[in-house]
Amino acid sequence: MTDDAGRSLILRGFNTASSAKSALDGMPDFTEADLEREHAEMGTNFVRFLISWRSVEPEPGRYSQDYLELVEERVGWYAERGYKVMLDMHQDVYSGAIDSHGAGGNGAGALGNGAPAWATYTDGLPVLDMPRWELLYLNPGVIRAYDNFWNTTGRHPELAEHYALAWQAVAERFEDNDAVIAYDLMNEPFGGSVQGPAFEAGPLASLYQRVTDAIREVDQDSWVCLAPQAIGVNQGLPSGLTRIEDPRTGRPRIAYCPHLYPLTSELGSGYEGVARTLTDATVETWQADTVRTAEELGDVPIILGEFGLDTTTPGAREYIDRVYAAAREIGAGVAYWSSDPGTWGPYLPDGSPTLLVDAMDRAYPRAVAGTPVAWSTGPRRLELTFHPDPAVTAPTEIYLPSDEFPGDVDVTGATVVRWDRVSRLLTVQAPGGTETVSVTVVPEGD
Ligand code: 9MR
Repeated sequence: MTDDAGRSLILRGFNTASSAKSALDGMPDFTEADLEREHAEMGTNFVRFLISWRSVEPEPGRYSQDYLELVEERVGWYAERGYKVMLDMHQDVYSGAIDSHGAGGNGAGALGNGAPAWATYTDGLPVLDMPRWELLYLNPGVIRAYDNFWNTTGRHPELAEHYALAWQAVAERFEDNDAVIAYDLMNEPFGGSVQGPAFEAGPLASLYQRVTDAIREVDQDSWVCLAPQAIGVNQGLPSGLTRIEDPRTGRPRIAYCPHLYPLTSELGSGYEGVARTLTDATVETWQADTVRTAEELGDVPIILGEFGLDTTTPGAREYIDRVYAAAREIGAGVAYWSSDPGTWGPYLPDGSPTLLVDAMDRAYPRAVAGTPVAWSTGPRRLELTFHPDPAVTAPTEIYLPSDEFPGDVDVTGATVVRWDRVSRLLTVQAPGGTETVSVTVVPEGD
C-alpha cells in the first residue's frame, strides 16, 4: 500500500479494541492518553480500528452520524500522530442479538457482536452458550442467522444490500480523511451452512463485490481489504477466495487481510516442544498460502489483520518475533490482537507493561520511497533494500527505538535528511539514478 506521496507503507500496530464490541456507544475503552503511551513506547504507525454495523445502522436505513463522529474523533487522534487507520467492520458470532434466548436479546446476555438486532434472524432455532466462544458458531440459530444474511435461505436479499449501504455511509464520511487508508469489509467471515471454497468463491466474493462497488461510488482511493473465511484459514489452511473487480479508475486498490491463530496456541500450548514444531509448520503454510491467495486476488498487498496470544504462555516472545519475521518476509502489514488491557495486550489493567511492549518496539521502515525488496532488523541494526521510484520525492522514513538507538546514528547507502530523537524518526534520501538502494543504520560508533 502507498501513501499520498507514493511511498510504500510498512504498517505496524494494534487492533483497538475488543472493548468496543459491547460498548453502548460502540467506542473502545481507549483514550488519547492511551494512544500517546502506545506511540511513545512502541512506535506503532497503524491501527485496525473496530467499528460495527449495529452502530453504523442502528435502524434500517438510518446511518448514525453521531456514531461516525465519535469514530472520526478517534481517527483524529491517530492522524495527529501520523498513523494510518484501517476501519474494521467487526463481528463475532454474527450479532449482539444472538443470546441464549434466540434473537430477541437486548444485548445484556449477548454471545456475539456486530450486526444490528433488526438484521438478526435465527428463526427460533436454538442457541446455547458454549465453553469456548468460537464454538458458538456451531449453534443452529447462529448458522441460520448467517444463512439469512448470505441469503442462502432465499428469504433475506435485503440484508446484503443494507450491509453494502452501511459501508457506503462509512466511506462517505471518511473518503477525504487522509489517515483512513483502508476498509476491512468483514471481520472473520463465517458462511453458516455453506463452508470453505463454496462460501468464499460464492456468497462471500459476491458480497465483497457488492460492498466494493458501493464504496467506490463515494470513495475512489481507500484500499478495500478482503478477509478469507476465518475457520480453517486462520489455522493455516488455504483460502478459496476469488478475485473481485475494483471499479476505480487506475490500478485496483484491493488488499488481502487474513488472520493467524495456530490451533496449538489457541488451545493454550506454549511455543515449545512438539507444539512449537506444529506452530512453525502452521506459520510456514499460512505464509505460503497467504502469498498464493494474494496473487490470486491480483497480486495485492497483504495485511495480517490479527494475530495474538496470551503473553504469559511459555515462548510467547519467540512466537511473536516469529510471526513478525514471517510478515516481514512477505511484506505484510501487521495489527496485533489486541490493545485491550490484559495478559494478551501490551499493558495489564494496572498499567504495567507485558513483554509485548518490548516485542513491538522494533526498528522498521515506515514509508519507503519506492518498492521494498527486503528489510531486516538485528540488535542495533536495520537494513533496508529497495528500488527507488523516481516519481516519489518524499524521503524514506525509518523508526528506531530508543533502547537500541539512544544517540546519533551511522547511515550508509543514503543521505540523512533528518534524525529526530524525540519522534524516533530517521528520514533518508536515496542517491539519484540508482536501481537498487541498500541502507544500513547502526548506532554511531557501533
Ligand atoms: O479476545 C476476544 C474475546 O475476549 C471475546 O470473548 C471474543 C468474542 O467476541 O473475541 C475475542 O477476539 C477475537 C476477535 O474478535 C476475532 N479474532 C479472534 C480474536 C481472539 O479470539
